[in-house]
Amino acid sequence: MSKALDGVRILDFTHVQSGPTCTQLLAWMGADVIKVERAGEGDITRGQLRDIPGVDSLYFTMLNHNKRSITLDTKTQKGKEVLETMVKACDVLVENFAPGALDRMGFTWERIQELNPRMVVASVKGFGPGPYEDCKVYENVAQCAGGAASTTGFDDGPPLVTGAQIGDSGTGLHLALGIVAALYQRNTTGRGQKVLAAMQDGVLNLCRVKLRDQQRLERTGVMEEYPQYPDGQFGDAVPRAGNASGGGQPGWILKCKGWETDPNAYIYFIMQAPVWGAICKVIGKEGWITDPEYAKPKARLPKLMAIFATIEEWTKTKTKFEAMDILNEFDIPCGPILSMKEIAHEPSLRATGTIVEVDHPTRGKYLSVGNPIKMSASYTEVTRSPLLGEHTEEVLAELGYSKDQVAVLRAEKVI
Ligand code: CAO
Repeated sequence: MSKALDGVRILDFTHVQSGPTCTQLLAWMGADVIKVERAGEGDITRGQLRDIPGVDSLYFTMLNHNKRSITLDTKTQKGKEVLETMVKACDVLVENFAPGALDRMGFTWERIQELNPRMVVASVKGFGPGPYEDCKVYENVAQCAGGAASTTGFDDGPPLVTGAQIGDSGTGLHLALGIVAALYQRNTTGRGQKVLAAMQDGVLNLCRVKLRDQQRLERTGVMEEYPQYPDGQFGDAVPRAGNASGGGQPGWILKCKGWETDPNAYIYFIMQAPVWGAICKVIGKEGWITDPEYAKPKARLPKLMAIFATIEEWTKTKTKFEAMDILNEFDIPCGPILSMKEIAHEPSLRATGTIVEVDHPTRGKYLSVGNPIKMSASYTEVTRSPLLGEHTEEVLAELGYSKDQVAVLRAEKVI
């Protein structure tokens, strides 16, 4: 079966997490992704958070599937020449160096256009143009600067970062879409373009409901679905909403049977208005169906926490999976709090390829997250990440380098 991005060749100059997630997605969709790394160390994540001495870390392997790896010192003259050859031969260059690093290497946008006017140059940076444009940025900085941390956590606690890597992997996703769109536009213009995804912007895009709430708060001074209503205080900025739902249907996390010893014996419960009657029946509160104090969503808003506490008395008598089964029968939206252990062993995720087992020559078998995007005519087969420089000779031969030329590059430590 063919793949969506067959024929697209990508010069992958990415490292750490944000850039590699982007190019991994493109590789899964069929692009030939050639990762350029420094000889010796390579992508710094190869050696970070190692669980097996001397073996590429899971951090690296899980972000670099389906790629090829070439080592190249792009600060040497000969290394720059190889990079120039690659720029001419590739459709896309993706990078997430600190601001200015590519320019300092001599590969400005103008120079790249001279070498290959069809090339798409895609970058992740921490910030877009503005006061912080020159800053180096990691995941949690982006979460803080993009509005996620100030709006996550509980009212009486400090700002919190989330476990979902919305700054890195989230921005990688944004960049991948920009690249595919630029390639599509190239079909009509014949020219490449620059694509920038700033991590602050990517996080803010994922937090857009909170900017919605900021404006609601400024207009009305209160947000009735927030836990601060009716007894707490609202300030002039969107507060932390605990586990309140970000949408129009109130929700909260409730304890389930076993919560005393299992940190994940909880369920997310949504008090969706159309199934209010069913909720009342399930928890044995039929009287609330017609009681004017409870019957309508507006009447329930001032006592959401008390209602959730009553529902919790019921959920505490069921395991999260028993509660799921019962609630789903009545179309009541809910979701179990799944641990990573439970997710890793979930057969349906294995069956769809969302969790995959990958074999690696030095690590052996490990689990990874496969392609979350399923396409009916572009099947994803997850293959292992490359060893450092595993494809250097192969790629150089494809670029027209003879064995003798490769030997010289190796002797001079360019590759
Ligand atoms: N050969 C020779 N030199 C190379 C090279 C190669 N193959 N690959 C990279 N380099 C050089 C770069 O040219 C740069 O050199 P100069 O600083 O002299 O110009 C140098 O390596 C280091 O690059 P860097 O500054 O990007 O790396 P860092 O570890 O200091 O910073 C990070 C890492 C992530 C903070 C920074 O790259 C960054 O802010 N990137 C943009 C935002 C981003 O993607 N953040 C998410 C990272 S995942 O949490």
